[in-house]
Amino acid sequence: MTNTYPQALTIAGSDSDGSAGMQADLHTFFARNVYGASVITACVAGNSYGIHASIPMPTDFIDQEFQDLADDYHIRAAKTGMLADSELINDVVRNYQQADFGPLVVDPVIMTKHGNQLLEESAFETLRTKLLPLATVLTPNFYEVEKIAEITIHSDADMVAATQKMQTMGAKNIIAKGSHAIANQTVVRDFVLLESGESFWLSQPYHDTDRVNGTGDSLSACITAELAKGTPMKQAIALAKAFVNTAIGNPIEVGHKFGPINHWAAQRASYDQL
Ligand code: PXL
Repeated sequence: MTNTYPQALTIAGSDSDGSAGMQADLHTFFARNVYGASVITACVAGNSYGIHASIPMPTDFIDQEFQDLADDYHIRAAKTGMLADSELINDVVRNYQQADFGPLVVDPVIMTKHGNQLLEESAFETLRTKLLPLATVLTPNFYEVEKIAEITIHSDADMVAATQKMQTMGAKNIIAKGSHAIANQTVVRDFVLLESGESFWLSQPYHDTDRVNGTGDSLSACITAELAKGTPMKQAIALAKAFVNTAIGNPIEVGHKFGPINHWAAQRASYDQL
């Protein structure tokens, strides 16, 4: 009976207002009926206006967090979020390689919705060369696609080329998140490229709301939760997209500006038809 319940891990920063980072991940794991563990990589002080202070955790503390989970739990899937700098990426890569924590979803967190940088520019190359090759799934947003692939995106063809380039860097399955700013204002289209080479666009309605903090965290966490339960990749991605869309489409009044998404609405929704 030991460890039969599905367990997932977030390796991420703590966001003090609970809207993003590991808090959003843990809300998502809970909503998808998966037990959530967390390796904290950094602490961020902030609220719905922005981030006001940030400190990385010491790597020997992170090593101990990994060790304690490996000694006792059966983590079936893991995700990364904020990793702050090169030293931290290298430490997480080494620990993940030593552990047996299942597929890895990499949310290559670079910038918050408020425009605060959460990964040093000097770490972009470490992200490309060390972390991407471990990514079972990579979930960059539009900005991160441009930064990682070093391609400015003006068209669908640019998005496809950038995604293919990230796959040659080692990421197996990629969901490259579109921007409503380059399409029209009524839909957001993400480009998905699977390990098999199959590719397709996923569309969801665009919601004109500021309450979108934690969107990327929750999308990658939802994919992680589904992989921990054994959901097939394509279905896990489609479900996560629908989950986040429901959470954005039913805003809750928390905070004054860039508030959190609504995990309860997403929890209640049915995804049986997917
Ligand atoms: O949503 C990106 C993100 C990731 N991780 C932490 C954050 C944020 C955004 O605020 O604070 C810790």
